Amino acid sequence: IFLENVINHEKFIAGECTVNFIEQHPELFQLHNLKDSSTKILKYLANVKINGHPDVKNPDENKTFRTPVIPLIHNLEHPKGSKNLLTELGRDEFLKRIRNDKQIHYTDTTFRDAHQSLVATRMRTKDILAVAGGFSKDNPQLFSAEVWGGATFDVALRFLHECPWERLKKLREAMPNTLLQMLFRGSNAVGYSAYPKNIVGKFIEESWKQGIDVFRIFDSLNNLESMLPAIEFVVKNTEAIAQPSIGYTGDVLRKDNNKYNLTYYTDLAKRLEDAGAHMIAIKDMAGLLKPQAAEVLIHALRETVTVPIALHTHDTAGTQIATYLRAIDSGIDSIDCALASFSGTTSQPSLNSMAALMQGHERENQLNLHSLNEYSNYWEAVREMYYPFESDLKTSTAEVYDNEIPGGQYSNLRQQAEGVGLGSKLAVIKENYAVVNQLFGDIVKVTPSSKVVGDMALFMTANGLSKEDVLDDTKNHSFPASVIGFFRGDLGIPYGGFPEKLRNIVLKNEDKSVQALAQILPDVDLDTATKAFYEKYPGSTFSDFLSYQMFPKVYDEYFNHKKEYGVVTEIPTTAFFYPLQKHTEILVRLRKGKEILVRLVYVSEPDEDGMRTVTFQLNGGNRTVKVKDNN
Ligand code: 3PY
Ligand code: ZN
Repeated sequence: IFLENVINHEKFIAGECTVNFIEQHPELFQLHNLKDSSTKILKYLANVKINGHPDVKNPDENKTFRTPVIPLIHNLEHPKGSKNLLTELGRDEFLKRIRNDKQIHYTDTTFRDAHQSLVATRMRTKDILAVAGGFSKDNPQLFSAEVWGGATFDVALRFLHECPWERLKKLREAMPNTLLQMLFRGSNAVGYSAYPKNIVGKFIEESWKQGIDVFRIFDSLNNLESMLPAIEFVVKNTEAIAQPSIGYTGDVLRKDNNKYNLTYYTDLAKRLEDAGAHMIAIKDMAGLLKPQAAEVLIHALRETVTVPIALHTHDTAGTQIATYLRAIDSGIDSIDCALASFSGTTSQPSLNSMAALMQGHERENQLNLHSLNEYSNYWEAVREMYYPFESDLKTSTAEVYDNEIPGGQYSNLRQQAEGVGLGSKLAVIKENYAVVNQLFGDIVKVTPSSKVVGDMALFMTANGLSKEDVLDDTKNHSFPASVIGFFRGDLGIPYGGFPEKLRNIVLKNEDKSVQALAQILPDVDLDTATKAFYEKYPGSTFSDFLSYQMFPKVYDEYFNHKKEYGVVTEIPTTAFFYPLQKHTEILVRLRKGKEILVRLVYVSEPDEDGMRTVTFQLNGGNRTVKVKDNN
């Protein structure tokens, strides 16, 4: 087994074993073999069969799923794409080309924002990898594919029991010709609060080494200071593209008393360019940018900065294809779209529709519409498997102009509301969301500031509070922890400052001398911290250490889940989320060249200790697993 562990070790396969290889990898002595791995998988399947998947309440037992059809690949090799061009031209020339190109560029968000915004970020690596290579072979015209960051990191570890770094590494291998892009939350990296500066730097360095080419960096309050360390790090220590973004909120054309007017955006853009930004993105996270506003904003930004400008939006109101067209006519360099079956409503506008609409336009960038449609069909069938995570939004809604809820938060808000028993009050929650925004002084709302607003809206709804109740300082409310943290300055100071009356009410008698948390967090002593980490989690890597830094408790659970159930990423999605039906056969790859064919045969009644015996057929032979019935 030891030898088997050596020859199957990823570093050994990659030819990266040094003289100390065995000493450095104590996990080689862990004598779990293929039999152990398959037992763990059976244990996982048996547990889902008996107790259900914890994330899927009351699955529809009669539901059947179509088998997704993987499109035929037409190009045997990867044709030259944006990644090759960046390498060939170097960063400066490449960016000049993007800024001066007549043709419009596209970022495809299917593997990140689209599923984050439609199915609570649950898309699994297995479903992505089934088509990532073919997609990039037959669609090499993209500027980039957004594949990582945002909530995908947390959700992969927490709910999918997957290593996000493995996903990135495999995507890099599958898509060598396309620029891979991630969403990076400034000093919050891929988490929800600030991390020490050296951890942010190490995270960027590792992400770049593992395959990220474009870092879209933002801060939830558009605070430059929180974005600067990340921008600087990308510029100085990597060959990647630093693409900071400006969160768009409200309406830039609103006449009276508009905090977020044109000067606000152009000033920020100029400061970002001065800080070394290679590109600038307008991050319209709620889909509020109307065509008329886009025209004014993009003209002004193109006059203010010389770097390429990307536009990101969500189609919650169903209006954003119109915005894109006006943006293209106003000189935008690149736009974000998602494959049709993962587009629309709270996700990005459809790449397929955009490609069709642009046919014959003077800025057309010829995409392969037929291929895009085939891949969309694949994703349509796959999306069905994620039905428990869909939001209740079936059509577009112009209500978003009132509540300003970011697309990425929409599908989560329903889950969150249901989690606290407020599932039937979603309409009130959405109204309260707008009330909270005004109470907070009209802030930029995107992760994590949007979560604070959401938490407060849930709190008001749960307690039946009005705006007046909140502002009544004779009432002693126990505000949510995130709201108290916000008013303490955990996310930094919002543009225009805090509303002092509410701040005094929330913080009661606390000292209110605000200091942005990110700036006062001391660096982590890496030698000591990694040593302690490797001791606690044998067999882990430096990437795992960074996962742990982001989410210690989630990483701990991920590690223990893996110890108990093995690597679950290769279980087909239907069997991952739903109880296996009797006599249904699934194929699970344990490692390269080793696959098991599993069939559920029989489930016993519980014994006096509540244990059930689940019998499987595995590659033809019978195997049994005992599972506690928790029902
Ligand atoms: C994230 O931070 O995950 C977002 O998608 C913000 O828009
Ligand atoms: Zn988005």
